[in-house]
Parts: sequence; structure tokens; C-alpha cells
Amino acid sequence: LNIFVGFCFSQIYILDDAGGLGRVFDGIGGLSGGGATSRLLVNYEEPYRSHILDYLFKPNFGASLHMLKVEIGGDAQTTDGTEPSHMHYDNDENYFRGYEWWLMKEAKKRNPNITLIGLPWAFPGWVGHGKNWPYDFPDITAAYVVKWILGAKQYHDLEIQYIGIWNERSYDSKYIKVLRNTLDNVGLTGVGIIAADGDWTIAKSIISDTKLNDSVEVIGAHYPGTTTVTEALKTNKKLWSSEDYSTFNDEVGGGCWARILNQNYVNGHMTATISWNLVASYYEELPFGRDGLMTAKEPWSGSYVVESPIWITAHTTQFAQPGWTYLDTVGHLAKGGSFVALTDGRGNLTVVIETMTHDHSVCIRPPLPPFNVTSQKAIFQLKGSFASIKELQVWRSQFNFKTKQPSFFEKLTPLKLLDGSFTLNLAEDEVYTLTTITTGRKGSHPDPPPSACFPKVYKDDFHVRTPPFSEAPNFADQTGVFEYYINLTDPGPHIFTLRQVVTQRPVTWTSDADQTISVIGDYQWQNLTVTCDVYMESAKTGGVFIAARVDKGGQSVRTAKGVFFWVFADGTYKVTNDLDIKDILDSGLEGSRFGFLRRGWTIALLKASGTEPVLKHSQKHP
Ligand code: 147
Repeated sequence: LNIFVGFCFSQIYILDDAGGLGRVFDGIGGLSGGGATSRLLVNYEEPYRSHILDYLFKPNFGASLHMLKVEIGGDAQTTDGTEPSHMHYDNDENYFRGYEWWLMKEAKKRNPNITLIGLPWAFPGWVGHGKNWPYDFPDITAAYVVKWILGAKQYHDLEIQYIGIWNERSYDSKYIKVLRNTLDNVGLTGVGIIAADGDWTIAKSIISDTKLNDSVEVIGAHYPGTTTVTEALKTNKKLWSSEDYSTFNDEVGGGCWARILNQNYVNGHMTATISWNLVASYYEELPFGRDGLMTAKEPWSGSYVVESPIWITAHTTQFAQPGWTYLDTVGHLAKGGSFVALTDGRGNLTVVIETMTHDHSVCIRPPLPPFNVTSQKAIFQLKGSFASIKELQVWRSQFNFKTKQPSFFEKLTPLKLLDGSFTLNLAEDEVYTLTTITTGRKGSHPDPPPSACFPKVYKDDFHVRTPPFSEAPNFADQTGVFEYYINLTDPGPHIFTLRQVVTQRPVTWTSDADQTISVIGDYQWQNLTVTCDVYMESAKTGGVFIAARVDKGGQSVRTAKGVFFWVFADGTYKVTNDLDIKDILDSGLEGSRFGFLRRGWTIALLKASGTEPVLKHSQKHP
């Protein structure tokens, strides 16, 4: 990095490829899952759903993402819900569950070059043979993961390019090697392994273990705070921030994203950054509400919000593609902020500059050490292959925290270059892209409908012959998996049903409840009536509940409070204030008092009014 002190205390920054280039850029991506973060997106009506997807994936339109990483559903709670596995049981295979397949296809439709990545958070119980651990039978775990990759190709024509180990949990060197062999044995030699989606410690193991070194293609670290470690650099592997951001998507969130997109390379030599999450499409009261590049959490209204991180992403994604190379002449600006430059090796140049101040770019984690950014004049001098560039397109975002009137991704008049140099007067909290690429565009669709509450009256009889998704609209599973099930042998009105299908505790990622639960509706509701036709499949154990005022889900689902009405297969009933069945308001031996059947369909009805729950009654179905 060459910095000269020029006149007027402005600085000169050299952009040059003569001394060689830096690392190859792998892209910017979004993460769907870990978990159920795209749950509500699929239930949007057209054209809004397509509009949202355009803002995320369409090239030269919005975020124009290069990568899509998805969770490999493991039937377990993984932050904002559960995602279904392609193998609930060891003899079960189904590649049409959930919405990640659909999402990958929609992404690929818009950007055929998008890089697809899969990573498990949890595994179905059988993978661990009953133990809460996926590595005792590495062949089984590897076969399970590789089947997901093969299924993606066979049923959806999706080519998964990278596969991970176990999100933010222990890695196992033996398992990684077994996974590599299993991939190679079925011809998936081109699928790269990312390890280990946690901190950087695997770098040390890679250095001391040749076989492991040969197995791993990318070191992926999470929330690296833009820095890496010496061991990681020593491996000469690609370094990625394979999960980052997770910040409320207001303007400070956009500032966080702008800073780390540049500085993950400048400070940490990371060549990809993936946002958790792609789109905040889950009930906002679940954990980490609105920690997505944009917000789309109201399928019932069609309302969605294109938040600042979308346009911050565009500053890089629309003007540099995977396979481009970073220049070595990147760095920090003299008065704070940073700049990166990338080239396609054929004369094109893209420079991205950010001057985000500390307080306007704090991310959720790790803590951000203090630094100063002030306004400054910056002179950029193009050298090497770029010396003859005569004009650069200019795109600017100004956060304008003082006036609260930000302007994002605005196209300014192109800059004419004199002797290969240009000067910028940089203010605080700005992002600039200067580029030879002329295809950039701030895409837009007509405004979506206004925001609205979840409908006050809502019912679903699950009467769909060929449901587009395995899950019923707006149900957000928090433990267990609820799927459409057509029960052709039912004589009565219950042929079309929603069925909980997880019967063994998964290899969990977090504390799933002991009771399966799916939530739907509005967290503000106080006085409400819930009725549901229920059927207990097991004659002796287990049971069923309906509840109102359920106050939490996600990783805290175990401690959910609310009003719960339970009927158990042994004929007893309970009314509790909690999902954990500790805080018992009422209980009895005679569930039948409420008309409950131990076998057969029953209507369960719960009325929560005033401050007390009023348990009405349930009826035997005619
Ligand atoms: C990550 C998970 O991988 C995501 O699924 C999601 O839960 C995300 C929410 O921010 O967090 O897990 C982390 C949890 C804690 C830390 C880092 C990542 N941490 O405390 O450093």
C-alpha cells in the first residue's frame, strides 16, 4: 500500500496491478436458514413474492447476490424455527420438503451463475443413533449429507458447489475426510468442503494434517470481526466469512454491512461474506427479528421493505463478480474508512469506498473496538493496466444520520479522469463505487401494499390436493415438523390434514422443546379463541395441545409461556401456563369431560379472554 502525503492534507491512494494482484473474489451471499428465516416468504402472493426475489437475486437490479447458502433441514430448532429433513427416518427420502429447494431454484432462475452452498445445523435423530452427536457414525452422516446434494441435482437440477460440516459446533477431522471420500466416490469431486463454520481453530488442524488439508477447500469463519489469524493465512486456503452480519436491518445495520464487506478483505483477506440472514421472513418476535438484508414478514398483506443492506450489497455485487481479483493496493483511508479495488483481469476496475463511523456501523458481534472516521479528501491514482481509464461510473450512498434522510445507491455523473487520477471529497458515513462497469441499475418495482396485522379471523382446513410446499401457510414450526398429509383412509371430513412427523428427538443444534409446537398469528393477541380438530395417532403415549398467547419461540421455545390446553393419550387433561407443563392451572383424569376421544378426531377449543383463560369445551366430531 502506497500512501503519500499530498498537498492540502489530502491523501493519494495508488490503484495498481503492476506489482501483482491480491486474492480471487468469491462473492457476496445470503443465508436462508439456521433456521427457518425464509419461512413466511413462500406464502407471499404474486407478484410480491417475485418482486422480493428480484431485489435479492436479479443481476443489475438490487442486492444481485453471488451466493446462496441454505440450511440442510435437520427436523430441529435452529434459531427461528425448524426446517424439515430430506430423511426423517433412515429409510425415508423426500426432496420436496420445505422451501429451500424452491428458493435455490428461484435464485438460479434469476442468476444462473449463483454459487449454492449447503450446511447442516441439526440432523434427524437416527443419524446419531440416538446420541445427540453426529460423528459416531461418520459414514452415516456423510451419506445423509451427500444424498441431499445428489437429491438437489436429481430432483431440482441444482448443483451444490460447497458443503459444510456442522454449523458452529465441533468439527471432527475424521468425519471431514469421510465426507470428502463419500463425495469423491459418487463423482462429486467438484463439491468443495467448507470448514468449520465456527472460529478459525480448524486452521491449526489443517496445517498439521495433510489428509485434512486435502479435504478442505475453504476455511469459513463466523462473525470474524473483519480479522483472521496467522494459521489461517498459512494454510493458503480461501478464507471466507461464511456467516456474518446478523444485525437489525436499520441504517446502522446497513453501516455494519458496508464496513464488513470491505474490511473482511482489507483486514482479514476474506474473499466471501455471507449474510445471516438472506431475508427476514419470520415473525419479528422470534429471535433476531429483522436481521436480514431486507424484511418480508407479512405474506398476509404483501408488504415488504427493501432495507439499506440491499443497496449496500449492490455497491459491490453489481460491479464485481466471483472470479474477479482484488488488487493488492487496498487498505484504510487516512482519516478512517476503507477502500477495495477489483479487476476482471481484462481492464475493468471497480473501487468500493466506505467511510462508516464507529457508532453507525456496529454489528451484533463481535464488539467493535473504537476508531475515528472524519471527512477527508482522497485522490486516487490509477496505474498499471488502469492508467489509461478515461471515465468511471459513480454510485453513492449517503446515510445522512443527522437529517435522517439517507440516499442509497444513487447514480451520479460519471467522472472524467485526467492522467488516470480522480479526487473525492468524502464525508462521514458514505459508500462510493467507482467502476468501468456500465450495467449497474437501481431496480425498482411498484410499492408493495401497506403493512397490516395478521388477519383477526383465520382458518385453514389444509384442503390442498397438491400443495406447493410441505408446510401450511404461516405456520412456523418451533419443535417438530408439521406437514400436509392426505389420509385417504379417513372416512370422514379429515382426509386433508397437517401432521407432526418427527418421532425421535433430533441431533439438536439448540434446546428443542420436549413437546412439538408450531406457532401462527399475532403476538399481540390477548382475547382469542382457537379451535382445532385433533387426532392422536398413538393410543397410549403422547398427547396434543392448543395454546394462545404463546410468548416465545426459537432457541427459547422450551421456556415458552402462554395458555395451553392439553389432552393426553392416557385420557387425562391439563391446563398449563407453559409449554414445559410445570405451571399447571387445572388437570384431571377425565379428558372425556371435554368430549375428548382418546382415539378418533376431536375438536379442541380454547378461549383466552380477559386475563384468565377460559377453557370452554371440546366436542366429539360428528
Ligand atoms: C449464529 C447461527 O449460526 C445462526 O443460525 C443464527 O442463530 C445467528 C443469530 O445471530 O447466530 O450463531 C451464533 C451464535 C452466537 C455467536 C455467534 C454465532 N456468538 O455469541 O459469538
